[in-house]
Amino acid sequence: SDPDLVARARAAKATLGDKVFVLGHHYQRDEVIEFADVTGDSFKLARDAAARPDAEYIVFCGVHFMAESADILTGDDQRVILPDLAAGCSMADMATAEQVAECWDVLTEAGVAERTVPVSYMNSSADIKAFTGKHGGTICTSSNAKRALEWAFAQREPSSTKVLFLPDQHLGRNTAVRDLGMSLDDCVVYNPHKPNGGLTTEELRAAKMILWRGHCSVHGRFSLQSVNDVRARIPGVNVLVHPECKHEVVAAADQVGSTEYIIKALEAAPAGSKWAIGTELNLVRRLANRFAPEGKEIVFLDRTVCFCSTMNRIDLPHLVWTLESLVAGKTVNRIEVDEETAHFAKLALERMLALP
Ligand code: CIZ
Ligand code: SF4
Repeated sequence: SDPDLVARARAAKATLGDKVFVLGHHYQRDEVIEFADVTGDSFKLARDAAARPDAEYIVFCGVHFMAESADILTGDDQRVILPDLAAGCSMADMATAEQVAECWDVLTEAGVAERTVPVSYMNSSADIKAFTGKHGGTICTSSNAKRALEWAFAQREPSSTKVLFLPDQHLGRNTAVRDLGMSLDDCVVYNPHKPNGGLTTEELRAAKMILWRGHCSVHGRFSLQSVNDVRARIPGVNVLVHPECKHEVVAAADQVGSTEYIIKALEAAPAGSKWAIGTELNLVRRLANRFAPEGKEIVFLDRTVCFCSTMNRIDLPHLVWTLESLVAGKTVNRIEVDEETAHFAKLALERMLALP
């Protein structure tokens, strides 16, 4: 990266000192990760920010919903900043507050709402988290989705409880089938673009899992063909994928796990082992470089899949602009969740923190 920008980022960060805390999501570019005080997945980063109440500015190098969660979990006097306001998440955008309210009306009319517990993936807007909190549900991450579903099914009469899973249909389906032993037929998909979600009342009444029709535009692109091709190309390869991948991909993989799980699995892998990883490319490249000296061969599961384009919007020029603005006393790009939304979203996040 541009040496002048690197020097400016260093100087601005040094001037700000402990007043600024820079969080770097695992999917960020190397040039940004270089300036991160901590790295992690969205949940770990929100908790890390909350553990630094002395930091006046939390610069969140990640996407919008992550900065919202950090704002909800940090103190009122801490300012959370997203270096590029256009860094959204296509999955989170697939479930709006209006659509989800309409879905709840459909469930109410079908007579199933009172038996339904919402479980929302961390990758959702603060509005969706607040909806979840208001209706007695919890948030989950890809590390605790199993425990979140088990908790949800224990909240009502066990034989008739349903879960409305938002917004990632793949994580919901994969967790229900792989971890809770449900069948694919226990799951239906609610399509917000169709009347009644495209479902009949009978289908809604029979389903155990009502999956929102959302997906990740990166992880959703890995295919069964990706897995078959890499096995043919690299004999003995271990295929390890994120649970945001499609069910058929997860079913064909050797191991499935969250970002933190993937990192730990590669740390523990023996020298000489070969791995094909199905998650975001910035992270896979960094892990491949990190473990190459230890004799671990790590490749990207499908060479036609690209970076997360919104994650990549945060680059060194945006980080430098952000830090230099703070040095000049200008708080730019602050992400602030309104009080009522934050209250109910926090309720849902706290239920997750209390999961057994
Ligand atoms: O796919 C993502 O964006 C993930 C796994 C985010 C996160 O850190 O929870
Ligand atoms: Fe959203 Fe997928 Fe990008 Fe994560 S990788 S921020 S879920 S689009």
